[in-house]
Amino acid sequence: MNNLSAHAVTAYIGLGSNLESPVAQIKSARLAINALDNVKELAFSSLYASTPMGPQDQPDYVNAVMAVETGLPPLDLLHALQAIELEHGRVRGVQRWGARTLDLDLLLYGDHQIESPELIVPHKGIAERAFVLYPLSECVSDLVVPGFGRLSDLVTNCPLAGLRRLNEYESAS
Ligand code: ROI
Repeated sequence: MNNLSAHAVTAYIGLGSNLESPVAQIKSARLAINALDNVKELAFSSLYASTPMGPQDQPDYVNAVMAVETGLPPLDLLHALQAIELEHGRVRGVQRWGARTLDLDLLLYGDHQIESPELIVPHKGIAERAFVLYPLSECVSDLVVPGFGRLSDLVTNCPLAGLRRLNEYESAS
């Protein structure tokens, strides 16, 4: 939507789902994020299938990354993303790292480094997560991840391990 404030920053959001039509969940989340006030989509990656990180007795995930321009402060953006997760049937705290209908992670917020009880940015696991790094690198060509270094180096050092880009038929839902 419009109404971006003068202090707009670029933020990156990781999207993941492995329950109840994951491709549809991701697409619906994209629409919901675009409908937020003060948030405008800049880029959206391909959809990827990825084997689960964490407990293996759950379905494969569909993952993607979205770049947005936003005038929302980081916690406001986080809360808006959490509200969208709830609208998509997300149930928190069932099992750590268990299956979920929708996971929206605030990966990066400009070049900010944030460590608050509610929010850690950049996301702590970013360097080990192929399902974040590869789609992220589709959204931005030249990025330094604060505290981690150049995205291109992170990608080079992160094995693809279980990550596969969905083809156009798989990406349609
Ligand atoms: N594993 C994959 N492949 N993709 C995810 O989005 C994902 N999200 C999670 C955990 C449970 C850590 N595993 C994941 O939160």
